[in-house]
Amino acid sequence: MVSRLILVLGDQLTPTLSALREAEAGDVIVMAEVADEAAYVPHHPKKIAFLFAAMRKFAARLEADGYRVAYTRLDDPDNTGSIPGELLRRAEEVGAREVIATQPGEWRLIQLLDELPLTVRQRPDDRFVCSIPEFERWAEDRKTLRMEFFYREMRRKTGLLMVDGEPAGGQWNFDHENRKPAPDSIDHGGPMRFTPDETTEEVLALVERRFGNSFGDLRPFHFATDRGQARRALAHFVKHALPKFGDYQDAMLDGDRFLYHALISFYMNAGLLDPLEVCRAAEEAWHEGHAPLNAVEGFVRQIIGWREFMRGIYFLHGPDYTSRNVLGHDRDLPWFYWGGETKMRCIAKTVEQTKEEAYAHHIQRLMVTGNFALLAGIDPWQVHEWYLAVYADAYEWVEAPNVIGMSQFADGGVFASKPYVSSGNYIAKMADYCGQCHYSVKKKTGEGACPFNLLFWHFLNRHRARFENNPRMAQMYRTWDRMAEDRRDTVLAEAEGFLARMSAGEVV
Ligand code: FAD
Ligand code: DLZ
Ligand code: SF4
Repeated sequence: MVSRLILVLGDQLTPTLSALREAEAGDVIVMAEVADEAAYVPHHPKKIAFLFAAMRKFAARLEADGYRVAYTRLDDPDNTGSIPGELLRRAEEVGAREVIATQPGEWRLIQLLDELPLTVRQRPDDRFVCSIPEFERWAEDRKTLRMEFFYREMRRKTGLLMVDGEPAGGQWNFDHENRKPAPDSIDHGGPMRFTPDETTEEVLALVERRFGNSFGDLRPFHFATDRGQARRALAHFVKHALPKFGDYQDAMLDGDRFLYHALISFYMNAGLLDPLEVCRAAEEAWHEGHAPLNAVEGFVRQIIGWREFMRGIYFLHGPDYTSRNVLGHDRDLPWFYWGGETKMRCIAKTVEQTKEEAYAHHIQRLMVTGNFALLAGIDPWQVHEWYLAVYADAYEWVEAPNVIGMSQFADGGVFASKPYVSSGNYIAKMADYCGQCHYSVKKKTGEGACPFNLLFWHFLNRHRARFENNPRMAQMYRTWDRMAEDRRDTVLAEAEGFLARMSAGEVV
């Protein structure tokens, strides 16, 4: 019998993967650590180590289950350095002509597989609640794509938090009870940490050798690297943090990097946890009276709402989505995103945490680093590459719509009704960074004025033609117009001065 190859990518570590479900006796599972995937953006060393360790452990488990696995390690002398290269090499080795794959989460790889001189069958990735055709049907003929309406469909479809066909508690969304400013301290010990096992230590040594100079600290390393550990991390979150997830979802604390967040996106995105099992665990905590509805609904919405919606948007808009730049932003990403010095404490703390943890929570990504890049007019492609590289949960299907769409408005508002921009006020309200900052968030102009305050008006002014008729932004333009003309001139001149100093490499 002629063998076929079954491809399992680094973010497809799920025993019930569509490609694996088709495996028959004699088929060869191909898994490969390759330079092309590890280096096409300078991934954070923790992200590479997490994936390689999880891949090795997953391959060992497949072998134990009786599969024939051809696993390539990064330092194997015969490693061709790319997924297509490894498939061709293995095809020749075993005399295979056919490859079964689960569709990758990135157009780049989908196209590379399509171009292979082998018969490649790409099966749908059905580890999501909503399939791509289903999302396309939902989006068809809608003038605007709003997550909230999509989310309600997903609630109905899954039955999550539904009682007799109606949303639990009589409302779809409890956000009015959420989003409190930062608490003084956190009443639990933070996320679960795992001591690296032998496989993980071996990978850490490899990653240290090969990627030790990249942005990001490899050690200490405490990610879960298999499904059992990931399930423990989930249980830990449900027990300790979920009850207050809603309340402090948008808060930021100088002294606490994780607050009440779950830290499970890496595990879901790599396939170690299933999104529905995660939501059911949260729902059960509500049934048991352990977590309130506002927390559980908010959490479930992030997963069957935002996560699924973002994937739908990515595949709906095709391979060119990542190069969109409707605002014409072209400034280079400042060096302080890669760890260079900055006097803006909110940015310095978020980047420091990103470097050490390969993690920042949603509001840090959106309202600190994302907001600043948008206000400062940074080239969205560079912003996209940065986010794809530095976060351990970043894969293009989820990262690109969050960055190009939600955060940088570079797609012109495919699903966001207005750009997420704010002055320093928002950060001052939701975080405690400002107290220790070189700048003063209360100062709108002059020496020591918070740069977010200056750039906010600069952004609105330079994009007036596009946004002034947006009803959600009209009030901001009215405020701007009410300012005395000489004050407006001062704000714009100081913002220009700041941008010029930043682009010249001065510490700002
Ligand atoms: P929690 O805050 O505890 O939320 C629970 C889960 O909800 C997450 O694990 C995640 O799976 C899901 N979720 C929440 N918000 C979103 C969202 N906007 N899109 C998709 N899923 C969401 N998430 C990624 O998984 N990968 C990315 O590359 C990524 N890039 C982002 C870039 C920007 C600019 C922004 C604003 C957000 C990005 N997000 C991304 C979404 C979000 O920031 C992360 O999912 C979240 O911070 C992960 O941490 P957590 O598991 O502690 O999440
Ligand atoms: C992110 C990543 C990295 C760093 N390395 C590998 C790898 O060596 N082998 C592999 O199969 N997958 C890797 N990945 C994940 C892929 O980049 C991912 O499958 C695509 O980006 C599609 O989501
Ligand atoms: Fe950030 Fe401005 Fe606050 Fe400083 S004052 S931490 S720059 S928002």
